[in-house]
Amino acid sequence: AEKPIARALISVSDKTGLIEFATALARHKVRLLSTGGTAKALKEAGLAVTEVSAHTGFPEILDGRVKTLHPMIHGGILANRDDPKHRTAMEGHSIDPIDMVVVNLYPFAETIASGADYDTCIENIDIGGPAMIRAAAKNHAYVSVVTDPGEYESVIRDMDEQNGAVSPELRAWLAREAYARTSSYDATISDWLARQQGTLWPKRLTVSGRRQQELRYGENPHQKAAVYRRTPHEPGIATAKQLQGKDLSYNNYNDGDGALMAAAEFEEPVIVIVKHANPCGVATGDTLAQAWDKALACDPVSAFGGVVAVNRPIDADLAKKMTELFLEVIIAPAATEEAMTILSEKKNLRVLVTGEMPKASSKQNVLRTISGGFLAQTADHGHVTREDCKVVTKRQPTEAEWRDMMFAWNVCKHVKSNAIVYVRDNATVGIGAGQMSRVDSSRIAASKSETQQGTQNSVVASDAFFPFADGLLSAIEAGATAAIQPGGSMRDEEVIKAADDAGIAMVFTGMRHFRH
Ligand code: 93A
Repeated sequence: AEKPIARALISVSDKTGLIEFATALARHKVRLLSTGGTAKALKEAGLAVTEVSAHTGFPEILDGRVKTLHPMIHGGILANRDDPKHRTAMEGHSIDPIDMVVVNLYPFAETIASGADYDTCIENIDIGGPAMIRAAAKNHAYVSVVTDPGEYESVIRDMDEQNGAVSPELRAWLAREAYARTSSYDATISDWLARQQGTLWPKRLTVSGRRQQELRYGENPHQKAAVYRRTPHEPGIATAKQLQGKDLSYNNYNDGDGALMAAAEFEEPVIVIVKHANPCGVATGDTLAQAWDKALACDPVSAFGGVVAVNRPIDADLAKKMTELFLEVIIAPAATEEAMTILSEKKNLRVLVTGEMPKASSKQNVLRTISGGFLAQTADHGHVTREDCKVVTKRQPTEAEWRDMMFAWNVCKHVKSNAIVYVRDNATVGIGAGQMSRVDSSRIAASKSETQQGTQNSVVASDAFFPFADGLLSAIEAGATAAIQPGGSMRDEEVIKAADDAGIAMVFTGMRHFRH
């Protein structure tokens, strides 16, 4: 049988569940060793504990920077209990074995998130903790390493079942979690230092996150998937709270992110309906309920089974309207109680609240795996104002055209290339996405609309320049009276002439919004 745990070293910053756990260890006759703050908490709870400094005969020095970095501690953790040479060394130096290490680290991520100054952040880099965690994990043949209060329960259950011992399987599992923990801890520090130094692309990039959930499957049922969050503090789809509905799928998360980040682009109350990662209806209004009708009218066929994001708390008026359509997911910063009562009629409908809207400008670097590596780029934070745009036609845009062009441009950024977006009265009336040719996107956007309310007297946005006049001509044919596009084609003159001949207004943004 496995040997029962005789001595545990507990040194934790997060003292959640500490007393219950230590009490259970004491019940199993485990002797407790602890650092200053942890020992104090244990003593206050009436538990018998030896201070690490008493155990080593060496005080905590340098404001606690050196507390557990001592051969009495690391020898006790690292010794191979079955190696006679190790045993002799242990006896010769009076080193007692330590069978369990319970450590969680100085809260570095929380400290940087709190906006603390540089020196405070540096002081919150834990050295002794990771050293013990890594030592214990290496020696998991003999030692259990517990790095998260979430693990306390299963460790105690295991000890209860095995007369105070921890099973080899659990020890191996704990070791794996431990190395993931220290590596992600260091990744956070290196990432922070790189940011402090204005380094965008350090030589080594480590992505770290915490699993939120395993998903039923990936994009397709034969793929496996999970969702991770970077930190609990970052508002977004990965950290959103689910108030009701079925479990979220991989596609729900992906579409939900597209919808949420598009909604984050707008100041006014906005509705964004997304299908297959592309918006199929976007509208602003004085209220969300008012915006809903306009957003839905753009493409009600595609909106069926869609994912919706809004940038204001869901109220009862909007909730009523949304229950009239089959939707997969709704994402909002919050929802009123009344709205939730209405939405609860739709049992499967997932409702997610993010607390606050993520800032469009706060989106983190974009990573994408490619064969043999990955690509990294800064997120598309590009934003143009009216003042940045250059009118290139004889005709100036009207006030209404300006407003709708800026709206269309904001939507365009969130549509897969080649993106063509028609807008009228602060609402999309036709969206063409993901085509290999811009003319096709132009035609598809207009044709989708034909059966609905038409693209007559709309404005059109194109995510990249029209390489030839044909794309613009097809938009003019569809009824666009003004166009917004980056400009910069070799044939700009030909395109401008086509606009002038048709009497439409056109502006160049000087910025492109490819999205692939
Ligand atoms: O400053 S340290 O890097 N030096 C150490 O030797 C050391 N040993 C444990 N930090 C160290 N710790 C950390 O102290 C643990 O990882 C834990 O987070 C914290 C617990 O301190 P206290 O028991 O005094 O609250």
